[in-house]
Amino acid sequence: MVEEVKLPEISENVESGQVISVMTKVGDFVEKEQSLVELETDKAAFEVPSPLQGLITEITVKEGDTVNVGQTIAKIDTDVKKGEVPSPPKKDEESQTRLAPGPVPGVEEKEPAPAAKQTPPAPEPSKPAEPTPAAPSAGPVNAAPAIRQLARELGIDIHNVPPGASDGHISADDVKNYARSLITGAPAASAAPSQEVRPLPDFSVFGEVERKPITLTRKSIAAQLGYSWPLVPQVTQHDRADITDLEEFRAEYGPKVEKAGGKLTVTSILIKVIADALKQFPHFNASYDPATQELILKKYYHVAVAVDTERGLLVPVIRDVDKKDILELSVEVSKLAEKTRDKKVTPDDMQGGNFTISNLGGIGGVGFTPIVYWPQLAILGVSRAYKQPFYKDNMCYPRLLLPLSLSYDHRVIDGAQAARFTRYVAEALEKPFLLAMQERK
Ligand code: CAO
Repeated sequence: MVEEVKLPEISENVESGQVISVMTKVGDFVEKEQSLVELETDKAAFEVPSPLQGLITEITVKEGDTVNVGQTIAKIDTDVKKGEVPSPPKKDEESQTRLAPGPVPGVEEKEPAPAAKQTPPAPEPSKPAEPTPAAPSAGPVNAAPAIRQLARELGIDIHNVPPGASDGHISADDVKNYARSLITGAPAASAAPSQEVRPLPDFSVFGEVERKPITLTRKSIAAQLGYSWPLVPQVTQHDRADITDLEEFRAEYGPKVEKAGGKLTVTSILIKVIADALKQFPHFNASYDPATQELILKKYYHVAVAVDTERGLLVPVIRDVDKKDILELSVEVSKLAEKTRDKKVTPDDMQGGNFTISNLGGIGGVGFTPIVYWPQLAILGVSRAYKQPFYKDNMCYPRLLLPLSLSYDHRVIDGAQAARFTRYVAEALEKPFLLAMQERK
């Protein structure tokens, strides 16, 4: 009997996803739980497993298609048993065969998706031979979206990467070790082992517990930060800016910005200051390519802003900050934060940032160590401004200080550079008349 496989519920509030790759083809015998297609929603990529065992007779989606929950993605003949798979039909027999004859409407005949390939590509003669990976599998791959992205960027088929963990989970280190093994010719297994994933204790022996699946957004955050943290040796430089005068500037210009539909906040001012600092310190407006050992210096100034939402941390990007004034930026930040919290932000809105600002000052705190948002090289954490006495000529004046915490990739940024960068930002905030002049230009 031929049964339709429909796209199952993905997650709360997610009704559709885009097909990144089709992982099987007509005529394949699939096992239950074997991946059929790889799908991406606005925040995560994952594989859709087959609920049935049998022969694929039709695949009704192709790469790039948007598929809705409940939509048919494939048809499977469950009467066909393993080992009984009919050989591919000859052209003239096609109309009589029980397999879907010829190309499925809307589905291009093409090379099998990478996942279906059984052998790694032949090495180029000039390169060292690709070491045989430890049991590469054409089946499902247990790797987070950011890890798959890393593999794609390095030109590696994720299916060839030997998992370091006993549960088959592929980590960033596994991908990098494998890439290293391709370059050096040494087998991937000889590289530093990934950290073992140990099973959790049974907490229920201590008291009542509840297991709750995390959302796709949370999975994506976990993948991004879990990837960045072990990859980037990071240090945080702490400083503070005297923003007493800046507060007067905010009070003076705030109403003008409100009339324009925005809010003049520390964040919107900082975005402008950061664009200027990135121009002065181009190494902070860059990404590091370890494969070629080059810095990729960017000639555009896109600044990402961490936004706290119900779904968790999202990081939309304000583009071409250097070409916009503080008023425009304030309106844009207000709108983008609202759009992000209203779940209307698109994946495009979150792409292409060169540097991130994470302002937790509206909530509180005296300082924190933000995690560099790979492939960026630095992130500025901002905590709550506080008043401190300042003594001059035996007189005590209250000054408002803003704590700044710059985390940076120590592979390519030295501590002295980071201290200068942070000082530059602090001094820019301390001279609001320069900002005011910019506004009047
Ligand atoms: N110190 C003191 N007060 C601050 C402040 C700071 N560093 N930053 C903001 N505030 C104040 C604002 O002035 C505002 O006060 P009023 O309402 O009295 O004017 C209030 O806090 C709320 O600010 P806001 O959130 O509306 O605006 P913002 O531009 O400062 O921040 C945004 C925008 C999107 C950055 C912020 O709303 C947000 O989501 N922050 C959380 C970011 C986050 O989660 N980071 C963690 C990432 S993990 O590394």
